[in-house]
Amino acid sequence: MAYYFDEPSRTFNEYLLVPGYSPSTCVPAAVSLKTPLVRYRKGEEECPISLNIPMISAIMQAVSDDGMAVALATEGGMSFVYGSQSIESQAAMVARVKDYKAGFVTSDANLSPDMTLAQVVELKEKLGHSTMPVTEDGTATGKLLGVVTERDYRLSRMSLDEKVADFMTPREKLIVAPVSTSLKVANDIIWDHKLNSLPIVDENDHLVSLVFRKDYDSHKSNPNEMLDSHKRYMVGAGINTRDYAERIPALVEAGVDVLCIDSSEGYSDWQKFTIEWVREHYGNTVKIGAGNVVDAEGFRFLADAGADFIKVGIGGGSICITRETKGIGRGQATATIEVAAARDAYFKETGVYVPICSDGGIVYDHHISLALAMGSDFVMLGRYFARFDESPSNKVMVNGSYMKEYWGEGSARARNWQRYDLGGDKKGMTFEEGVDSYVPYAGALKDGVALTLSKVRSTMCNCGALTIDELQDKAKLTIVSSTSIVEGGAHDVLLKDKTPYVSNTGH
Ligand code: RVP
Repeated sequence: MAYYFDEPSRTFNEYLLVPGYSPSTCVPAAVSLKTPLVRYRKGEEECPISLNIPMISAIMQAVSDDGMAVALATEGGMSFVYGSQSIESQAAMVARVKDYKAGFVTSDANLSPDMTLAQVVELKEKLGHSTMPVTEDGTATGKLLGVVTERDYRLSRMSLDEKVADFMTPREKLIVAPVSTSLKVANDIIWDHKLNSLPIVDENDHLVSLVFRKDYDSHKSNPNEMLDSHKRYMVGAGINTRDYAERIPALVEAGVDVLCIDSSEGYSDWQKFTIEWVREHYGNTVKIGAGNVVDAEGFRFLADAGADFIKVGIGGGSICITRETKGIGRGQATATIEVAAARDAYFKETGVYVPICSDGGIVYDHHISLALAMGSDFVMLGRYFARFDESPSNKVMVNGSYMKEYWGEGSARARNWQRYDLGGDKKGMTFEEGVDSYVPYAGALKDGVALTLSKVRSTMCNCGALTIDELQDKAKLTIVSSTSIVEGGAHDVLLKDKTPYVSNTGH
């Protein structure tokens, strides 16, 4: 006979935190958001890898490439570079993160001398960069011919047909530095010559990278950076349960720090086989997360299989239509609560703590606090990160507002690489499980994450918690009625500002 769960399947919106006692020592500046990423014997040893903030970016084409990985690692979180691409290009992305010298930027807005002012303006709108190097062939590694900044053109006075070669600051007027230059020396040159950027060139005068004044500044002020023992940024990568025997060695070779099996449904032999393969070939030196699951049984299965962390959530993603198309899934709050209880029971029984990650359905910033309070050790976010400059997707103007494109891994757009694996032949799987969409553009990741986490810290203090562990211990959660939700917003007043309320998360 079919099994019926007693509790309805609930979402984050159906819960609130009831504040607890806050001692005077409980202030946001004293809160630590450090949280374990992989399994460990809690109480007996240090977790081998901890995140400095409880946020990881989703394994998605529209979210996690090397640019996102660097930006998020700078803030203390981690990206999982999407696996729905060739092994070579995914490994190259991982390698770029590991090779990234903080402060030295590979330019992604490059011009050739025969491009027009119109194209410069278009590129600037699209990527948001105001400094663009000009190279012979228009690539990031071509022979350097000049640089275009906003100071080189005036839209009101110039024709849009004008060629880059005619208004760029030419090579002979540029101050450049050789590849051997350290960040400290590059910064000295920038200050001495009052520059905004410094091109780094090789012995043939080919462009290698750019150093920006602002990057150096920010580098100094990122105490949370996720760095490995060689002071390189840490990065994760998504894998599937089909080509792991080829993909994993390439990712390991590229220097990946953590892997994660990317699947909408993780309670399967395919995931177990994949983890077993990793243990057989790498022992415990390669860390691997698994998922997604939505109940205690699924958690137990993957924990027993040896997963280093377990992701929770089916069908809650903003672009996900799995529940509609397949009728599977569970409310994200209920799933998180049940899996967290299973995680705690597993710890009690075995002494091994397997971190869990609530994945999908985080809409408001306070949903992060709720997910953590419900027992999640960290959260995975797709839509949230897709909105920032650093996501790989296009920034476009829609109805007068800037938007970023955001599409599901199960959408027609992404599914050439078919994430929704059943471990076998894909032929015949023609339905989509995700949509292609726009999300409101939200500027720089650094600013967005800072605002979000300031809210999380503040909420934690309201609950009398200085750590995530303490929050999970002390949190008092209440289910809200639909009428109390109305009470929670502005109500029974006439708003002076008619613009709908827009939170940091774009809602
Ligand atoms: P969200 O943060 O709500 O945008 O959700 C992101 C999550 O949605 C991903 O981490 C993944 O688990 C899930 N996803 C990704 N693609 C799809 C799909 O096409 N259905 N779902």
